[in-house]
Parts: sequence; structure tokens; C-alpha cells
Amino acid sequence: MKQVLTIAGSDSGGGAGIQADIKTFQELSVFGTSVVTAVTAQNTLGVTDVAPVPVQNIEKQLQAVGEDFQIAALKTGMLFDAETIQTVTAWIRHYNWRNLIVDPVMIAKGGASLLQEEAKDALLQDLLPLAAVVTPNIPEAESLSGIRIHDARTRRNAAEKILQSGAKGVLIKGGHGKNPDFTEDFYLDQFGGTLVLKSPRIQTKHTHGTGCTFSAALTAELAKGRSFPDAFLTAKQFIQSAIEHALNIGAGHGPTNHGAYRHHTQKEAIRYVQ
Ligand code: PXL
Repeated sequence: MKQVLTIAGSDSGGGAGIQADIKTFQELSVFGTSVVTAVTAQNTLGVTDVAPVPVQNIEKQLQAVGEDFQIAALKTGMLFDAETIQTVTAWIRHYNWRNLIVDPVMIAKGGASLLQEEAKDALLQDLLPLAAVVTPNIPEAESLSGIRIHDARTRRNAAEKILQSGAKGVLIKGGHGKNPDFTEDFYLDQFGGTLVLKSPRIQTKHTHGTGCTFSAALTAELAKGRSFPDAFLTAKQFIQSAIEHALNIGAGHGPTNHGAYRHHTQKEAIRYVQ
């Protein structure tokens, strides 16, 4: 079985972070390992505490995984501060891990900061040069690029700016877009190749952990050797099903249904457009 790694924060509420990643890995038949960078106290109503894990312990976790597993693909989620980003980068280089998906987690739904402001530079300068794909949502893409996104042209400009970091590809997710009927996920690679995935928008407040889940699904599919367009499509179908068949858990922004993709054989109406 292919082995994958998530380097991310813990969500006690089970919908995002490490917990979402491991559930997604399991659903897509890869073996998930994890390095925990921070521990959040949260539920569907919000984050009440964030405790960073000491960087010496993060290093030990990375070494424990690196010394024993064959990591076919990995993702990063919440990294919290610059020192953590630099440490994680150094060990990814050390083990020569490929197929790195960087989900540039910055702010939780309720507004809690999951990445210190000054750590953005470390993300751009240290980690992104190693990334196969970086997967910002629209606000994160605006923050990383310094460009406001309001149409297809500014979205492409922002993607081009982010690729100047050295990442091989950037995938700007459309969930925060304005169109009430559909969303568009836009991918640009370092050679100027583009992919646009269009899907019906689902009206729901239960979207906690969608970014984590999507990037974990992409990681799992790339680990299995799928081509990028196939992996992207499967990851999108996985998250679309998970949102569509949400579980109504908790009183606030609930988690998605990580088991939905497996249980609901009818795959959602998602297609490439150009
Ligand atoms: O969805 C972003 C995210 C990532 N990682 C952790 C989180 C959240 C959002 O709350 O808690 C640990």
C-alpha cells in the first residue's frame, strides 16, 4: 500500500486538519502517517485555543516517519510559524520527498489565525520552491500574490505571481467565488498549461475542513501514480460528494462527510472546461 504523510495541525472537532487528512487517506486506500505541528481546541462553533508543538518534537516526528516509511506523496496544512516552516522544509529536502502538496492554511472559518503573518514569507521563500502543487483558496491566493481576484484575468495573474515562488503548479480553488450556481477551480502549471474544473455550487454552511480534505485526496491520488488531471478530478469528486452528503454534526459550521465518495456511487457533475 502506498504510504503518504500529512504535516498539519490537529482539529479536536475531527473535521479539518490531521483528522480530515487521515480519514481521507483511508477512504482512498493509502496508508496515512502524520506529523502534528500544532494542537487546536475547537468544535464546529470555533477555535478556542492553539498550542504549537515544540519544534524539536516536530523534528523527531519527521525523522521517525522518514527513517521507516516510503513516502510516495505528502501534504502540508497548518504550519503556524516561520520556524516550523523552515524545519519542515529542511527535512523534506533531507528525505528528498516528492509529490509535495502545500495547502497554504492561513485563517480558520471563524477568523482564528493558523499562520502567523510573518510566516508568509517563509512559506513563499522556503517551502513553495519544493511544491508540486500549492492549493490556495481565493483569499489565500490574494494574500500570497498581493493581487485582488475578481475575474478570470486577475485569477490568472495571481496564479502566475504565486508560481514565481518556484512551485511547479498552483490550484486556486473556487469555493469563495461569487457565482451562486457553480464554482471553478483553476490550475496553472509552470509551463503555462491550464485546467479549469467546473462544478455545481452546493448551498450549505457545512464546509469545515474542505480545503484539508481536498488536498489530502489529491495527495492520495498522486501517491497512487495517477496523472495530475485524473488526481485533480477525483479529489474534486471526493470533496463534492463530501459536501453534498454532509452529516449535520454540531451546531455551527459542520464537517463534511469523508465517507460519501465511497458510499455514493453516482459521481457528481464535474467537468473540465476551457
Ligand atoms: O481548514 C483549515 C484548517 C487546517 N488545519 C486545522 C484547522 C483548520 C480550520 O479550522 O483547525 C488544524
